Formats: sequence, structure tokens, C-alpha cells
Amino acid sequence: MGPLGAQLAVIGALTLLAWAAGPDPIPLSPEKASIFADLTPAELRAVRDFLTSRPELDLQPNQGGSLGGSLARNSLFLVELLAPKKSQALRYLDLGGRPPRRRARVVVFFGAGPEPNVTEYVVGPLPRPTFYRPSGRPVAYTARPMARLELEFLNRRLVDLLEPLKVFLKDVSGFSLDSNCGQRCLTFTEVAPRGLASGERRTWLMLQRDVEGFFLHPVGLEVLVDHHQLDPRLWVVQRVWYSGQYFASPTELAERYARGMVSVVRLPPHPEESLFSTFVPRGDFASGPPTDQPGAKVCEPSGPRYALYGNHLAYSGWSLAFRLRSSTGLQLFDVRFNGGRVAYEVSVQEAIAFYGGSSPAAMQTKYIDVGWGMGSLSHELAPGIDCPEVATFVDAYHYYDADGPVRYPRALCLFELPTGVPLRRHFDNDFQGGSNFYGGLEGHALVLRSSSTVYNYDYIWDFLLYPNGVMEARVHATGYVHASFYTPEGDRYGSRIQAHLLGNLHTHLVHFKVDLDVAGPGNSFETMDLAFENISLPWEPSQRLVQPYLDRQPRSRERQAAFPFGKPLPRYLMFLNPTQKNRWGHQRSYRLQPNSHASRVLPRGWKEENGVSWSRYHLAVTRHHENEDTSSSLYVQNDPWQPTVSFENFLRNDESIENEDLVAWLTVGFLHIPHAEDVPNTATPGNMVGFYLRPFNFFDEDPSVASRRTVIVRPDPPESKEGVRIQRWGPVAPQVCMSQEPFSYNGTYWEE
Ligand SMILES: [Cu+2]
Repeated sequence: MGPLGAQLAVIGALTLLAWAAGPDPIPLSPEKASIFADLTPAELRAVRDFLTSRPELDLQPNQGGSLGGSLARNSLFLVELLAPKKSQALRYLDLGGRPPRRRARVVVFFGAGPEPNVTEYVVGPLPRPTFYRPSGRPVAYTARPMARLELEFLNRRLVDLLEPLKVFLKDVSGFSLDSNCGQRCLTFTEVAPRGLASGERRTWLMLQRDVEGFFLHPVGLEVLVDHHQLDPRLWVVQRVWYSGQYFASPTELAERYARGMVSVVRLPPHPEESLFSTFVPRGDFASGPPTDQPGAKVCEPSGPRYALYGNHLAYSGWSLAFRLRSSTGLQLFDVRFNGGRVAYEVSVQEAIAFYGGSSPAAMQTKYIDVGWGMGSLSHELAPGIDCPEVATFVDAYHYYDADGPVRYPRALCLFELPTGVPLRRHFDNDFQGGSNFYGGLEGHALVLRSSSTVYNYDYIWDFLLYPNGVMEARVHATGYVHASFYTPEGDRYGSRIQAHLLGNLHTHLVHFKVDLDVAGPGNSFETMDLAFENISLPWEPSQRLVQPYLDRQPRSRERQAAFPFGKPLPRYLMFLNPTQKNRWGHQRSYRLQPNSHASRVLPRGWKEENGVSWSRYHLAVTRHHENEDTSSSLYVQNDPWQPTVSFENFLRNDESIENEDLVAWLTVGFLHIPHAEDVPNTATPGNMVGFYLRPFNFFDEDPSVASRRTVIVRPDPPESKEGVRIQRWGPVAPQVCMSQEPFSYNGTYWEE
């Protein structure tokens, strides 16, 4: 059982829901789902122990900075499940073959030796590994993600490098880098990419006061540190920027400051004027009752209505397997409704934010978050705030820049959400002051949630399952903005959001992989929109009529199914099974419906843009290939110029996509122009993007008719006393957290 399962075994209701008959009525079982489960702590340790016992790898611990660790050593950076090949998984899931062998994907930093590099390995079989073999080509060592050890070295080295600026920093900020700085210490944010060309590793650091919400407290000093050498003593400052002025070195700035030649901006006193970056409540609302009492809550009157067993989830027709991949985040597998497969995989691939600004750090910031450990940054979710109190919380284990499995408590949560709007309803007016009937169905969705806190920013990742066969993926952005020191030149690149703070404009983009298997792997892709026709009226031929008709465009090759930004995306994006029809003779289909305000982050082909070539497209549909598993990688952040994965190559051969196994790659996002209300944090309302997967002639009717939470109210025969007949298929008596009044509905209306 996976790490999401072993220690949690059975949470929620155990009984699987009843399965309505479908074309393939076998639901995914918990046992089968477990082939997709993340590695357990025991498996992670087994991989580590197996590899560290190989003398030829010469692996040393990752941590041990304080013990004098070295960057010129070999270490195990990442261990995670290597998901089975799709062909093998399907043989097992559908044909009853043997379960695929469990294997690990391992990233090793080879810092020792004459040619430092990063090499990936496949290790297996688990739980008792017997082999390891390299996977792919070694990656340049300068492209590796930043590890804690290097960051610690950077911290320490900076103290030496900025020694000449001791007086200056104290004067302008009241804070310092001294070891005895107490409550008045300086810290920094490092931006990426780290340089201007492949092979470089030189980073702009933005110095900040280390107070709560330090991201909003730049002191105006930015320094460019070249740290490509493995010996930190060789790291140097190449350039210095202070409040709009450039200097060759810290010494030059210090000397010019001493001579009174630098205009300085003294920061407001702390803590008197630094409350703004904290969560501490201040002020009052001008209207409305007090807000200190609990707000509305999610409640489960009869306990959970979903079944979670290990990494297997079942709810109102849905079944799926999930994992929290350390490198990228949430990944769903074998998503089925009523036993029929909708998608083989739905997963987060990458999240980026590209900035503009007038300070060098802001100008250089192009965050590509997988390179920061996006999937592993799944810190604890708070009951009642991040997820409802009644949610089921699941721990995760990550082996990322560590020396063993690290437990992330409550990394995931799962809950049924009342959507606050009926799934369906109708008031059937009799136009005589009453109704022929009222019918309604409670609106609910099951939410699977995780978060990634990538330094300042927090992403909240959700997958929602609705009982009508609709699935939704969405991401909310919150946390602190990446902001820089305000100078008047900054007005061109955002908003001044505090006395000395510029909120820099940036574009957030998120990339999703949706490997659709609509009622089977063989699918075709078609777009639909409306077009107008101008015809003569059949019943009055002298007159003309203009009306819409369905403009269907089969897309038979990958290039015809790649939609670059700048051109409108057709509104109906249909994935259909050409061999399966519903009862009404339509090819069974699912529709992909994006919810996005994305646009490109850079002109096509411009330097760093090559590292995120997926971001050229709203949507691209490709043929499934095992070697086109992910659209990004751990190494793009620090070498976007010669990326290890080029999504553009997925499209290059322009393959046929007719009746093939298709993968939809979807980019969603938004332009964020920070404003005063981004202080203290970017708030979630309005900052949500994602997509829906909606059945379109996949079923013969709305499958939510199977829900027993429907209510129908009809007028009773005239002689009855109640006046109405209420029909329902669930408990009638009031339950906990339901109104103590019995349900009532009259359906009449009158003049007064
Ligand atoms: Cu933003």
C-alpha cells in the first residue's frame, strides 16, 4: 500500500457505492489503484539503502551543511514513484495481466569528479530493489535545482561578500547580516533563472528585512552573485544595484556612500510600520455584524459519502487513483465514471510566473516552479481554513533534498462540498398561482485538494468530481506577491503598494496534462463552434434567414490541434470515441472547457521562452508516447535556454491523431497586475483558473439521475389537507446540522 494509504488505511465510508450498469461496469478497485500509489517510507528507504550501498555511486548525505557538507559530492536528491508504463498498467487494469513492477525514479547529483552532472536512474523492483540503470542523458550540473546546502552556503558567503556594506545597510534599513542581529536581521530572495545563458549559475539576490512577510520588505539592495563554482569561497559579487543605481561591487557602493555620493532611502521604523505584511487583524468593517464568530461550515449529517482506501477514491459514480508526485504535484489515474474510463491521467505539469520590472532582480525573474520542488512543497493544510473541519486529511512522504522520507502531515484533503447551487432544479409554473411540480437536486462535489507553497506564493490545487459526470480542475493563487523595491521607474511595471514597495506585473501560467481515454484509448479530436448560414426561408422563399449552425472541424493531425495564444480557441473542444456511440447515435465524447485568461509570457523563441514552449499553446493535442510523459522538468528553471524537455518536439512530427491514444495539454493562467489589495496577500477570489471535463453525449442522459438526493413536490389531490405531496428518496427526519423544521415547499404564489 502507498504512503497515502499505509498509515491511513481506511478513512471515510468503506462501502463502495453501487455501480450503475455501463459499457464497462468494472470499477477501479483499491488493489488495482495501488500501482499508482506514491512510494511508502519503507520503499523510499529501500531505494536509498540500495543506492548508498553501491560504492561506485559514492553517495554522501544531502544535509550536513553545519558539518561541513560540500557541493562537490554525490548525493541522492529525489526519489519518487516512476509511474508504470501506460501499456503495462492497462494490461493489468483491463485484461487482468500481472501488476507492473514498482519502480522508482531517482535523481542523483554528481558533484564529485571531474565532470559534475545530474543523472536520473530507474531503480527497481520495489520493495526490494535489485537493479538501477540510468535514464536519459546526464544534465549539466549548473541546471540542477537549488538545494538547501547551496542556499546555506549562499547565506554564509553573502555575509562575507557584503561585509563592506555593513554600515550602509545598518543606516538604510536598521537591519544587518551580523550573527547577533537579533530581531533586526536581513534575509534575501533569490530569483531565477540564474544567468543569461546555459551553463551559468549566477543569481540576483534581493535583500529584505527578515520580518513576518519579509517578501514585502525589500531594502533596495540587490546583488548578483556568481555561484557556479562548487567551492563557495570562489563565489563573487558581479554587480550591485541600490535603489535605481548600479555599482561594480559592494566596496564601490560603500565608498561612494561614505563620500555622500549615494542618495539613500531610509526605511520606516520597525515594528511600528511593518505590520502591513502580517496576517494580524486591524481596523473594522464599517457595516455588518461582528466577524469573531465562526462562519458557515461544511457538515456531513450522515458521515462521509465518499470512500477512500489508500490512494483509491470513489464517489457518486466516480472512481480514480491519485498520488502527490514530489516533483510536480497532484496526479490522477484511471478516472472512471460508472466504470467507463474518461481519462487515464490528469495531472499538474508546471506552474510559471514571468515578471517585468525596473530593478535587476525583478527584470530577471522568470519562475518555473517545478525547479523549486513544487510537488514536494505540500505543507500542512489547516482544518476549517484550508479545508473544512470534516475533511479527511492525508499525509504525504517526499524524498526531496533530504536524507530519508520526510513526512508532510495533512498534505492532502478530501471533502464533499455543498456547491450552494442546485445541481438541477425546476419550478413548473401552472400559471394559475401554483406549480405543476417543483423538482430539485442538491448540488455537491467531491474535492481533492493539495497546496504548494513555492517560497512567497501559495497555490491551492483542486480536483472536483460532480455527480453528473463533470470533473473540474482548478488552481487558486494566494500568498505573498513577489515584489521589489519601489523607484519611480517601477510605475511602468506595476503598482506601488506600500511606501517602498512595487508589486511587479507578471503572468501566471499552469500546465495540465489530460490523457483522455474516452470510453477507451482510441479517440479523435474535433472542435465545434457556430457559424452563420444565410438561407431562403423554406416556407416563404422570397425571404432570407440568417441562423447559426454547427461548424464541426475534425482535427486529424497534431498541428491542426495545436492552438497558439493570439488566436481564438474554438469553444467546444471535443474528445470522442469514434467506435462507440450513445443510444442516440452520437459518438461518445467528453468536452474540455478551459477557464483561463492566459496569454504568452514572452515572444516565441525568445531565450527563456524555449524552456516553456508548452506555454505557446492554449491547447495542444498529441498522440500518447511513453517518452512524452511530462512537459517540463526539474532542470528548466536553472537552464531554460537549453531545456532537457522541449514540448515543441512533441508536436514536431505532426502525427495523425485520428482514432489514437490522445493527450490534451492545456495551459491556463492569468495576468497579475498587483494592486494595493495584494497586501498583505493575494486573495483567492478572482484568482482561480482551471478547466472542466464535461460529458457530451457520453451518456444517454444526465447520470446524476441516479442520485437519491432529489426532491419532487407535486400538488396533492384537492381533498388532501397538506396541499402538496413531497417525494424524496433519503431520510426525512431532520438530522444534525440540518434544519429542525421538516422540509416544506408549497409552490403557490399570490397577489397581495
Ligand atoms: Cu501573482
